[in-house]
Amino acid sequence: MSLKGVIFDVDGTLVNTERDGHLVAFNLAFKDKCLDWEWDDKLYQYLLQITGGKERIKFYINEFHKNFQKDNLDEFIVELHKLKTDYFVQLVADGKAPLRTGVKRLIDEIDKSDLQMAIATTTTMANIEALIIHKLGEEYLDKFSIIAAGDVVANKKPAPDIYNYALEHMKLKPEECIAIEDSENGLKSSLDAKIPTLITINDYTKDQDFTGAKIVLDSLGDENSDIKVDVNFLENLLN
Ligand code: XBP
Ligand code: MG
Repeated sequence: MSLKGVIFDVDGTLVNTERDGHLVAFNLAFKDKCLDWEWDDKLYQYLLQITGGKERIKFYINEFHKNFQKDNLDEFIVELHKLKTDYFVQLVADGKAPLRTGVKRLIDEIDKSDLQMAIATTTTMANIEALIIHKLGEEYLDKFSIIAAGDVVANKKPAPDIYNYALEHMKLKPEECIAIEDSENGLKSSLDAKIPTLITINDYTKDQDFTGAKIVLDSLGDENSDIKVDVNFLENLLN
């Protein structure tokens, strides 16, 4: 089967956004709302089992603040999450959270090839736009066949919905694509959509279970790395 498309996850894959962006933004939003909640690195790693910022806040309240009272909790969470998104976008605009090794190189190489490129992520569209504009350049927004994000599907990762949605728009079969992910939840999502998957781990995900992945790497690599993931490398993974 020949490779026709590459589908990227965003958080933890393109950028270490969880540590450098989302965690910081959640805490800033909590402070703004005068909540005495402060998530540290260890707690955040635990909370990452739940994908989606709104879903993560709800899970945190249910686990750690059972008696937290609000007339309309869901509305409160939506408002708090909007604030968190504003902080995230600002952090990215301020230059926080650099691209991971090899990401721009591979995106540029795919762009010059016949392959389609897409994004399948749990995160909010505003976050992706900020990341692409500030880390790659506004012109990169049009290089993706589809940016599938956040609430466009009913079920977030680890459900396969967001990958199926991306495949539908790309008009490609799962076996013609490779997904690039960083987490067990992401891998479950891509594998349930039947897409062969390459994993690049990060500090939050390095001990997770990646059974079923085509390959697990530290990063996409660069000229000085033992493995440099390029289009050829991805094509060979399918064969
Ligand atoms: C990413 C996430 C997201 C971010 C926050 O998972 O779980 O929830 O943490 O994004 P994946 P929002 O990389 O597997 O897509 O706050 O915008 O929801
Ligand atoms: Mg991820």
